[in-house]
Amino acid sequence: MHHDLDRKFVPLSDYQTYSTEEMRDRSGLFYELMRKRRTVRHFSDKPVPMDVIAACLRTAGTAPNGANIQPWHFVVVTDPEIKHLIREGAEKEEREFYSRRAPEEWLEALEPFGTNWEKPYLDRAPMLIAIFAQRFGIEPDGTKKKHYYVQESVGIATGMLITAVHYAGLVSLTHTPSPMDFLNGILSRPDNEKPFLLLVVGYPAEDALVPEISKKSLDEITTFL
Ligand code: IYR
Repeated sequence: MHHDLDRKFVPLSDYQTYSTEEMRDRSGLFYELMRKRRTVRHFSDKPVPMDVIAACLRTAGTAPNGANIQPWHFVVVTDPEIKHLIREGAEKEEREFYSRRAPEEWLEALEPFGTNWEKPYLDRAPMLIAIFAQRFGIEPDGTKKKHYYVQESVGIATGMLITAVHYAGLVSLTHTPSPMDFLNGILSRPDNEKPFLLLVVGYPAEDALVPEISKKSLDEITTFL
């Protein structure tokens, strides 16, 4: 029998209240922190502390997600040989993308970012985090288990990872070679997992440049009713 009494609930004991004044400070400070995040393509080769990354990944693992199935898997790559295999796989697809697959309109949209098929940061950056979405689960007896809102869930976890990495003082690049199925082979991930994004993580190069772009204003992105 399943009724409410069978389910286990605990008090929301970790909830913290703040005064309105404190909330104003906190939300404002957090915005000031987050508006300074930039996607970086020029990396230093300085290694990143693994315990810092572990904490950021734990943060990602707290993300809200469909039915708490947590349909994600993160593969952390620092081995130069594996990074190089990933670079070769990505550049093979990107060469095709920039020279054939991408319509003119898409290439024009990318113009401000100065991107091309070459991905030297996949060798140079100290860490690549390959994020996989588990499209469905596999029960111990081999049957498929339905997963819910997988894209939303993994997207939220990835956003939290990017936020944690920034808060820790590192930079990242959301890289999406397309298609990126080659990552399953290189990283030995099963077929029920689909590569979601390749997050390049490290310190910026000393002479790092970023495109001069701006974000939409609050008015442009919001309607208050
Ligand atoms: N995946 C390609 C192209 C690319 C696409 C978009 I949309 C971007 O915002 C940036 C790049 C690449 O990584 O170069």
